[in-house]
Amino acid sequence: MLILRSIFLVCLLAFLLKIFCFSPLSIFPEQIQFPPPPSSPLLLSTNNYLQKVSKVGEGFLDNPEDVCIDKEGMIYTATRDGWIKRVHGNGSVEDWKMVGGQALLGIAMSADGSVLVCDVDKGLLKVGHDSIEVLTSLVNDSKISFADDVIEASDGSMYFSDASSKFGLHDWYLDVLEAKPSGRLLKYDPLTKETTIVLDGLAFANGVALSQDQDFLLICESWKFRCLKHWLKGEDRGKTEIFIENLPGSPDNINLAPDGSFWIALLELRTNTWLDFVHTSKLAKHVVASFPKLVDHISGAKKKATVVNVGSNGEIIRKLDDPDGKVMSFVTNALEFEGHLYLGSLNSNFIGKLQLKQFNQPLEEERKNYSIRSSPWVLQG
Ligand SMILES: [Ca+2]
Ligand SMILES: [Ca+2]
Repeated sequence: MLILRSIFLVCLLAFLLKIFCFSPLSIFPEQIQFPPPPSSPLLLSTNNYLQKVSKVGEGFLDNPEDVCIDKEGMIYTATRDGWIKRVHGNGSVEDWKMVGGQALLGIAMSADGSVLVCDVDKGLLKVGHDSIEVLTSLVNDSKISFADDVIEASDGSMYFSDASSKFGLHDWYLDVLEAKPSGRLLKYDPLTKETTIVLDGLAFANGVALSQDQDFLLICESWKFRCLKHWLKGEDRGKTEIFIENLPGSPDNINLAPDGSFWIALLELRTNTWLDFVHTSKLAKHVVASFPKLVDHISGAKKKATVVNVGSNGEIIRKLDDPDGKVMSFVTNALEFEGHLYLGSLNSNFIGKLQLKQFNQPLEEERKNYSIRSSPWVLQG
């Protein structure tokens, strides 16, 4: 009995030593408690609208995380095999430019017709017909280690996110576990070629979008389930406020819609109570960090897909789901163009294309049943 107990104690000691000595987290990760997920009827109810997508480029697009479209309707996306691919009007997929690596994320059109690309390894790139240029890979002499999404303003400035200054693409979950915000919103000025920090201390800085008048910019903080609004013009210029918080999932990419509202792709990191538990325990954080296979149990990203349409005032207008990931899961991007929504995903080999007209009527009916007051989650009395 004594021998068994000794063996057990030695094993326990070895286990704890492995966790605390070799955990990639700092010794004291933050414990956090989030409010319960929102419970309005719109957000509690699910639908299967995202199961109605048609599949663009199926079989030729390896996890297309982000999508952008030029004025002529040519679709561009960056895939895990290092290509910038484009999809022509007839649906054919062209291997357009080989950038290389496995870490191309957000992309955006530049006014001159080239494509801006966030490369986790190299920084912010500009990809044209004849060239691939690294615009910036440093800020304040330190490496930009997790370029995630980009948008170009009409004055040529490029705003882009650096998701985490501590952890890389394959360790993204460590940023969530450590819970010490280190993401940044950066600005690249093409005239001076300077990169500056606009905001720092962001909780996994992800999608960026400009408002219709370009008077403010939105940036998603994935593991705080919220998006911030940073004023670029007017009397509040330079100020930052919360645009929307307590979202029902982790916001990934965000895009301006033609009517001035925004589409936000939400990753499933909330309804699994494991994450809530893990966030309350430093030991649990070290255990998960030491055994990354556990991450799949606390993340449901590959099990469903959700996108929300949010007005420019921060009110949720509509929500589209694939509740069990039957057709699409891990949707990271939703871009509206000429009456269709184009959906990128880190768990598909196609871009989802959804006609929006078919949903307008039922959604309008649905909206009559509730209204959004000061808080998006308040029910009509
Ligand atoms: Ca984007
Ligand atoms: Ca992203």
